[in-house]
Amino acid sequence: MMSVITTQRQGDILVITSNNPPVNALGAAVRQGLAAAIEELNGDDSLKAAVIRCEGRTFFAGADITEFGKPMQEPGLPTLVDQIEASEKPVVAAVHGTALGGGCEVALACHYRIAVPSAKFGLPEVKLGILPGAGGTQRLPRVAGVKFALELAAKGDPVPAKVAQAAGLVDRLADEDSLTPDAVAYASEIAAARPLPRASEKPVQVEDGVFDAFRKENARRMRGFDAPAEIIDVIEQTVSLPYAEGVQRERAGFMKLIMGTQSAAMRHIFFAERKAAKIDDVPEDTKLRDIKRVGVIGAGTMGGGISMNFLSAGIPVTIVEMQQEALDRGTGTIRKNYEASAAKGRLKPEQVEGAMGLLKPTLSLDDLADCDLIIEAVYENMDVKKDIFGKLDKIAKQGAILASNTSYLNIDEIAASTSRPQDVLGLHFFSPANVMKLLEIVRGAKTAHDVLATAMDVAKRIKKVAVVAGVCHGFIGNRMLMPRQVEANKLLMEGATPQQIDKVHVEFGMPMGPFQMADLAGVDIGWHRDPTRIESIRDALAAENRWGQKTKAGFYDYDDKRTPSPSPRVAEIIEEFRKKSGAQQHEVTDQEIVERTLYPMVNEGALILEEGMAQRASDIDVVWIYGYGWPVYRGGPMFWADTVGLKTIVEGLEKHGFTVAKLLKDKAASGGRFNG
Ligand code: TC6
Repeated sequence: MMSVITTQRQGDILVITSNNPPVNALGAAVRQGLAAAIEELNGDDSLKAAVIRCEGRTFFAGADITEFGKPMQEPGLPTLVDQIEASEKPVVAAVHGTALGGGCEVALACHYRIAVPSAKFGLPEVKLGILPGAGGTQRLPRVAGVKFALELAAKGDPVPAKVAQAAGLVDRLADEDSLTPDAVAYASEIAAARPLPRASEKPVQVEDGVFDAFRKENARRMRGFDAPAEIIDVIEQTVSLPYAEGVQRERAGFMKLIMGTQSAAMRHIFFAERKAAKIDDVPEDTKLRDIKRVGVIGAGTMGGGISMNFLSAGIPVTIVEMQQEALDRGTGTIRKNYEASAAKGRLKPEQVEGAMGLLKPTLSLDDLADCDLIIEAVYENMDVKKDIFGKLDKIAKQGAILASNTSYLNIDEIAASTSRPQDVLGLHFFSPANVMKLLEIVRGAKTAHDVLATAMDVAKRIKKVAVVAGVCHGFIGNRMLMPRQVEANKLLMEGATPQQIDKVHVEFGMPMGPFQMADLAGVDIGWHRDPTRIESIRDALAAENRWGQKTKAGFYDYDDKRTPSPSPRVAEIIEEFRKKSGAQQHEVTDQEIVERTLYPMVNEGALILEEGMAQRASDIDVVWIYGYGWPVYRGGPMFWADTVGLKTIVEGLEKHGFTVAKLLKDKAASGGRFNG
């Protein structure tokens, strides 16, 4: 077998090459090979310096995450990076692709760093719930300053080589296609330089108040997460310490985090997201259909948002509406959204025009004849959808994929209104569709394999995280939302307030609770619009024009800045309904809210699995993380249930009178888990 690390001499320079596809993760064999190569460099008088480079698409993308939780094989990454830095002869890191996590730490341990302009540097460990545990929290502040180190390590977003160069993390930029020769030339140039610049020996410059300012600035995005707080603490507590003491503090923090539930949850989601892209019975080499132009029916909020995904990815879109006014409004909103992004500096003006130039607005369905994928995004009415699909059947070219963006309706019934059900599927986007990462791909009974595989590929092209769901009411996400809403309403009747229920969800880590969500989405959504028919609290609110944030009143009252406050009027309405319902009043505890709103979601998830409506428990977790803002540090509802203990979940459900799904009961009884 070929070694993952090879060495080759170019004159008196040793070129050390890693070839460990797909991302050159720093697994045991790579670490052992690198350690041996550094020994070779120092043991051979004819060698003057070395270059560390990688084959394939990227420089080391980090430690091998699959090794976490297993006994560590020597040398560990911290030992290896110290060995590289301690080399008596200079070592140059030659970086392309992404130098992430341990990969960035290897680069930091090298004495010099050269990179191509397209390379990126980052410490994304925080996104896995851990901290840079191979000297990253110690070397980066010394090389690039405390502020830059905090940005990279506590937020986890990579930066381009030019930004890294400005901060001092990159010494020199290479030509895009001559990295290795440029790196070898650089190594020759600095071969005799002494003393060697060792990051661990540099002093750290600390500006006054930098830590508190950083904590304050980022308090919101870091709420609930253990790792960012620990990373800031580690850097703050060690900036004035010698390197050797600093790494000890770093190690303690790393060990604490890696043993914790948050890190396990976040690593679970890293792999769950990638697993979700695999469709069990569809071979990976399935030939894809060519998607060059997309049609979108409906230029409302959903249709417009869906179109933006394709336009942003450079895929032309034909958008259809029935009335000119609605079409103009829809295209106007798309333009406004792009211009808002440009105003924030996220897009260049020419990118706005580029995207808009790909949009073809029309009033005629016939103009969809040249589209390879057509997505219907009109309102939720089966007859309307069937009518549209019947027409599409006559208009669309052979082999075109016909998709519905329905959130609840039966895809098989929609498909049956065409003569080509094999080409039909659901593509359920989440609102705002240009922002939310999740895409549920709803697989009909007759959907062809290549249609599914193509949909998965399209999802990747438009940067969505896709999950396959079966045909059932609400698919995966909305189906699990329903029992939560039913119980939240019952709890109101029994004595809880909207504020208390929402608070429990927000403290759990959700962006908002069920009533805040209703106010945001619109209390009037799905309302029968008959003000005399008051059958639920929602009817009562809607009849009083309490439609949520948009009318500044819903379950809460809102001021001009949309700040919510409890509503005395809503309290009165709830009280009236309580009396009518005859529900027994009692003091509702926060724990009861968890047991009655979150445990039933797990139960519904188990039913979804039992019925084969999701391929795997981890797919359900992905849906909730990317579609509904379930806190990633809790790993999604099914992973969370594992951490609570399935026996506890079952007992809780039974205590409150729920019928427990067989799968959940069986797993609890056998001590099993949903994940792993
Ligand atoms: C760390 O370094 C800690 C150090 C301290 C130690 C003391 N390990 O994402 P893709 C797999 S923590 C193992 O689809 P892309 C991935 O599962 C680490 N496997 O590709 C997938 O496998 P599959 C810090 C990994 O081109 C395949 O590679 N580093 C790892 O869209 C392709 O991945 C990170 O957090 C890994 N580290 O994106 C970086 N990385 O084909 C994590 C990937 O069997 N990685 N795989 O499904 C990434 O962000 C991205 O993979 C990428 C490439 C940007 C490198």
